[in-house]
Amino acid sequence: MTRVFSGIQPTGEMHLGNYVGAVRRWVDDQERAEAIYCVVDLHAMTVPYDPSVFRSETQRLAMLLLAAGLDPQRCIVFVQSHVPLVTELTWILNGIATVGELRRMTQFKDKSHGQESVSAGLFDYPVLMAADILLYDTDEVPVGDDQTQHVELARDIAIRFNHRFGDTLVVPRATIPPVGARVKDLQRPEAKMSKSIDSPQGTILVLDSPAAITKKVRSAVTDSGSEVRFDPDEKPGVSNLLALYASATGTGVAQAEGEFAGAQYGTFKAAVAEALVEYLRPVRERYEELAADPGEVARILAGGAAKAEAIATVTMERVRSSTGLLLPE
Ligand code: AQP
Repeated sequence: MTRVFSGIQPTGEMHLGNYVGAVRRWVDDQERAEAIYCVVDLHAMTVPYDPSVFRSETQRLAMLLLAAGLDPQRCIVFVQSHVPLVTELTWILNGIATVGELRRMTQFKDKSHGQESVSAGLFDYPVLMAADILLYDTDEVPVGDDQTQHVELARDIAIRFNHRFGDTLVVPRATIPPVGARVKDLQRPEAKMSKSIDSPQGTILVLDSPAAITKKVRSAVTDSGSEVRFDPDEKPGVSNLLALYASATGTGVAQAEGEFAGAQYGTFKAAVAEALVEYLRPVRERYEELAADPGEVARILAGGAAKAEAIATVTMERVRSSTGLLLPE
C-alpha cells in the first residue's frame, strides 16, 4: 500500500492555505493510503518563538488536525519531537546533503532575507524535513507547491544515500493539489497566504467565525475591470477567490468561472464567503467538541507516536547497519 507522510508547523494558527493546499487532502488520503501526519514542532524551533505559548500552540494544532477529519483509526497522527529518532537521521543525512543545495532553497532565501542573524537550524530545515519523510519510508508527500523544492531535495538525498550505502531508503515524491496549491493572501494576491506574515485581513484562519470570514472576503483586493475571470497574471485577486470557491464547493475552476459569468464583484464575493463559511463550519464545530476533552487528544497523540516510532525503529536499524555504525551489543 502507498505510504503517505506530511507535516505542519505550530508557528501560528492554521489558515485556509494550509487547509486547502495540504490538510484537506490529508483527510482524503487516509482513505486510500497508509497515512502518517505530524505536527512538526522541531521545525518551528528554527525561527525565534515564544516558549510560553509553544506547547499550547502545538496542542491546538494537533486538535485542529483531528477536527479537520484526521481519524486515528485510519491514520497515524503524532507530534514530531515525540519520536526523537528523527534527529539521529537528520545528523546522518547532514553527511549527504551539501551546503550548495541547501543555499539554493527558496524558503531559506525568503526567510533569511534582510535578517541580521539566521540560525543554523533554519539553514538545515530541509534536512530535518528529509529525515521526517525518509524515516517513515514515505512514497508520497502531499504539500502545497511552496514545499515541492524541499521534497525534491529529500528525493535527491535518498537517491544519493542509496547510491553510497546500498538500497536503504524509499525514494519519495511530492503530490500537489490540482487547485489551491498556492492560496494567495487576500490583501496581497501576489504573495502566498502565510502563518508568519503579518496580514490579519489577508489571512483566513480555519477557526475564524463566519462574520470574520465574510468580512475578509468582502474586503479582498480584486482587480481593475469587472469581469469574474480566471487569469492569475492579469487578475490575481479574482483568480485566487475563484480557486478558493472551486476548492470549497468541489467544482473545477472552469465551472466556477461559468457560474459567475456576468456577475458583479459584490455578488461573487458574497457567494465565495458563503461557500468558505460552509466549508470550514464542520471543522470549527468539531474543534469545539475536542477542546472540551484535552485528555483524549493527548491519548491519541501518544498512540500515534508509539506507532510512528515502531516504523522509525526499523528504518534506523537499516540505516545504522548500511552506514557502518558500530552497533551496541
Ligand atoms: N498559501 C498556501 N497555499 C497552499 N498551501 C500552503 N501551505 C502553506 N501555505 C500555503 C502548505 O501547508 C502545509 C503546512 O505548512 P507549514 O506549516 O509547513 O508551513 P509553510 O509551508 O511554511 O506555510 P505557512 O503557513 O506559510 O507557515 P510559515 O509562515 O510559518 O512559513 C505545507 O504542505 C505547505 O505547502
